[in-house]
Amino acid sequence: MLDLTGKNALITGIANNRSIAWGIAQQLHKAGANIGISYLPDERGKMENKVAELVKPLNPSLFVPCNVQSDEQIKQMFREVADKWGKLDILIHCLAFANKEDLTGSFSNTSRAGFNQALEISTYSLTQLSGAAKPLMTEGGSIVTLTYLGGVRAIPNYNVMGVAKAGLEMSVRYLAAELGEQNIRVNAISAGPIRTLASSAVGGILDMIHHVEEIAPLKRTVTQLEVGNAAAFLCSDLASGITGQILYVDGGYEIMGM
Ligand code: NAD
Ligand code: 0WE
Repeated sequence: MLDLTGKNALITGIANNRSIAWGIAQQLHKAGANIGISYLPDERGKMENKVAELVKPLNPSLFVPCNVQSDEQIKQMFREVADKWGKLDILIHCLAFANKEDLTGSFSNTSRAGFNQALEISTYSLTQLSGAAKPLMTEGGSIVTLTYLGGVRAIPNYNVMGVAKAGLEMSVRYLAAELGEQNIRVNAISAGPIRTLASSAVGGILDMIHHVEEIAPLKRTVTQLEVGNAAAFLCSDLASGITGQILYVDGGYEIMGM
């Protein structure tokens, strides 16, 4: 049985009720995990209030700000994990960012600053958070991140995010190779396109979703809760032999050639 009772799970990347991280948080909670939430702080505290209200039903025992561009905020977040929980079992990395203008038009126009920012937030953050989590995962652990097919194939307009996801998927393998001896498993879920805050800001996302509904073996896209179920599995002892893998939760789209 899938059982996460007694496990402390820190979940990043919830912005609203459409976030993939929200689907994951709900399923980890359902499986009995003790939940901690981080949110991206803004000046007026709007995000803090919104996310706090949303996650109330999960009774989070930890609720912390974390902008992954700040070493200080990351340090502070894991200090709180150490103080309040003592040990960490599960880390969910569910965030990405690129400039909107870098997600359209010519990839060869990507600026140095845009490229660096996309890879700092979307790729380096996994390594950084994993390094900070490592000393707290004293009884082993499971780290799960979110990726997309655009990191493996050239998908129109995904551009610099594709490069970031390719780096993220390779980071999963290097982290898994290093952390395995501490019984920390590191895996990624490659989700099919889902309407979220991030994806809705992308032109033509609905056409992409309709294309997947036509081609994918299951003839539909996936939901945040289906991704959440796969994450709960990867975080559970049912997946004790699985590390360094990219698990496709995409209705089967990835296998198709025509
Ligand atoms: P979302 O907008 O709900 O989530 C993105 C999150 O990233 C937000 O919570 C935002 O606050 C956070 N974030 C951005 N910059 C940050 C920073 N500097 N520090 C901390 N947090 C920051 O969108 P989503 O679609 O749920 O995206 C979550 C993950 O899923 C991303 O890695 C994305 O690439 C991946 N993914 C999405 C889809 C899709 O179609 N929606 C498909 C496959 C993979
Ligand atoms: O990873 C993602 C979304 C990533 C993302 C989206 C935005 C839009 C708003 C990162 N940064 C930003 N920055 C913004 O300002 N997905 C897998 C969803 C997605 O994004 C695409 C897609 C799909 C699918 C972009 C182009 C083409 C397809």
